[in-house]
Amino acid sequence: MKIERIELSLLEMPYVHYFETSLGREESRTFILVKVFSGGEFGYGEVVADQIPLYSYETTSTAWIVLKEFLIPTVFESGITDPKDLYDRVQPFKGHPMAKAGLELALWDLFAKAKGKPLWKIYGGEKQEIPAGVSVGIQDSVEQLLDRIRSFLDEGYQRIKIKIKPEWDVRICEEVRKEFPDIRLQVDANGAYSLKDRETLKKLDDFDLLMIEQPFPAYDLWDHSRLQMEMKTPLCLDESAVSQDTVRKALEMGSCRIINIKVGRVGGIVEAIKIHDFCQQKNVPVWCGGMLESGIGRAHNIHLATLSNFALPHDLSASKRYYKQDLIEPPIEMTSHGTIEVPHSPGIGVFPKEDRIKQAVLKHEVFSL
Ligand code: OSB
Ligand code: MG
Repeated sequence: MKIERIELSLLEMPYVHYFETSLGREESRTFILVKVFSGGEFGYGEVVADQIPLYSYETTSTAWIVLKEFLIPTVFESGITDPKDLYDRVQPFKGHPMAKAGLELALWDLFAKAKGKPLWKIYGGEKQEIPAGVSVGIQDSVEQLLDRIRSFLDEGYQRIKIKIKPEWDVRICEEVRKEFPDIRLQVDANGAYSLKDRETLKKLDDFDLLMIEQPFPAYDLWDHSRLQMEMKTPLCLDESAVSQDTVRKALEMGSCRIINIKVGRVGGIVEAIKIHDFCQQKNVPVWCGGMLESGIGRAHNIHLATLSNFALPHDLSASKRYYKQDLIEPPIEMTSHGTIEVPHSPGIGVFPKEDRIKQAVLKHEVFSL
């Protein structure tokens, strides 16, 4: 699998509805597509870094530079034949996991296509359908939030995640639970709190939540462990869970009882599967997080979520929940029983539409061997 050419495209796509978290509100998503070519075949990956460094320090600009100056030359110089080799080769470069993951994903798609197999078979996944969940942002009013939740439930989503932040937390959970007493519900703070808020956070134990995702900042494993000791609701780490080694420490410290796996945050599929396998050994369930990906990144997530320890509903929703027109055909859809079917065609198993990619492109660059 000699890589002959790599193309980067910077895209912008408007959301069907703004997405607001404790980090801020966004109306569209800017991200990078990586396309790798070998022997007449191609593979696609998505770099989930945002335009602004709010979720993590990476941005579309830093990822572009790191890909161009370090990661892409590494592929050409070392003659990568297997995506796992890329993982080893880029280890010496510190950080920039989203840039690394986007390139690794493109290689996995190509690698699986060359073998004529869907990615889930290459990863050793088992599930044929995965439970769909939806992440609902902070809204302008409680009524609007309840309306949005109601319409997602009507569509069949198996669980609802709501974003919380100080002043949009206990009261909101109360209102949601009053309206929907029996649904599977969880909350995500994107690191908006500190241990000073422990009394507020402890009140969330009253709402039978599946979990509380990332109450404290990414670096703060210790304070997560202090809070988990005092709460019955499981904490789940997203931003903090950057590698298998960090996850081991988090579990040893008791910082959480559930792990959210995002390929971009951990630097690729190899690391994501290490975390999955480690958590399985420790009897800790994982689920697949999302970064509002296009159908390309989302298809990659679906294949990963077929592994056996992905045991809770995911942030994996239908294409139309995010974008009016997705980049792939057919779009990702949800079955009537709230699941997403795993594609069976080779590689990511979905078909990117080049004309739609062109429509959304802001910048494009080609690199050759
Ligand atoms: O914290 O899980 C998060 C989106 C962007 C950045 C961070 C997060 C999210 C989501 C959306 O919650 C999940 C999805 O893609 O559906
Ligand atoms: Mg999260």
